[in-house]
Amino acid sequence: MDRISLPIALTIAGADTGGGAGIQADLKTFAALGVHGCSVLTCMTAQNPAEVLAVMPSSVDFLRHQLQAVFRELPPSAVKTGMLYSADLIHTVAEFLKDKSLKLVVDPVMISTSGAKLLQDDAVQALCRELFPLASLLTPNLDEAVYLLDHPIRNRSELSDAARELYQRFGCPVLAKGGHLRDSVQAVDILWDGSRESVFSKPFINGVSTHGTGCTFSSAITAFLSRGLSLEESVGQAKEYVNRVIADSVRIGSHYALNWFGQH
Ligand code: PXL
Repeated sequence: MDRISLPIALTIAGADTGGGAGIQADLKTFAALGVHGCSVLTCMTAQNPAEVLAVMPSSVDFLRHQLQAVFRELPPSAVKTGMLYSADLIHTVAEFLKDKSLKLVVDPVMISTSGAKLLQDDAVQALCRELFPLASLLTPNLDEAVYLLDHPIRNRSELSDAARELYQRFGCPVLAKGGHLRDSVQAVDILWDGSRESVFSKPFINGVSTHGTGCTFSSAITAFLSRGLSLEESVGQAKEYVNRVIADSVRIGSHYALNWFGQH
């Protein structure tokens, strides 16, 4: 029987009990954008939109088994990494992915929107040295870019410089996300691919929760890459998608959630 064939995308990230960020946001994004989502869990987190109560990392051995399970039968055309938590887990992921032919989006997740630490201090070096060089795209938000470069980024022109600097330092294309810049009513993101700058801009949406926005953006880029779009097209389409899911966000109890499927 003839069946349509879906691209396969993989997220390697942490789980969020509240369903707003992490693996849960990634899988909903993959489903909404028409790709089959596989998931490899680096950590379980006990959290809600307001706080992270506890983090329980996967063992290195179990992480490797999860990766093997996916790649043996369901080789993905694009992969994203989110919360990786420790140097050991990063090392395992980098070793596993280094000889694979696929698109890799690295979201250098460090701190949750609610302020909890999602990456241990001594893991930053492993992330920079082992994983960034494998990336087809690095997607730091403002705080992450400032931390990685160790200098302030105050406006759009400095954001553009930051994307180039990160490219030079780590050798991978960079999408520097300026959503938290104070000098603009637009949410501006700047892509530097080593030879060309592309600017993506959308009006900033006030007054709704942004928990899970970063996860959703990087998984949307991954979904479009797995569907065969170019890097620039993937970022452009993902930006449109993220803007829409924030604009259409819904109430859940006393919180908000992104509206991944555009319902209601
Ligand atoms: O948005 C970063 C992020 C990534 N992964 C997990 C998270 C969060 C933010 O809360 O919980 C599991």
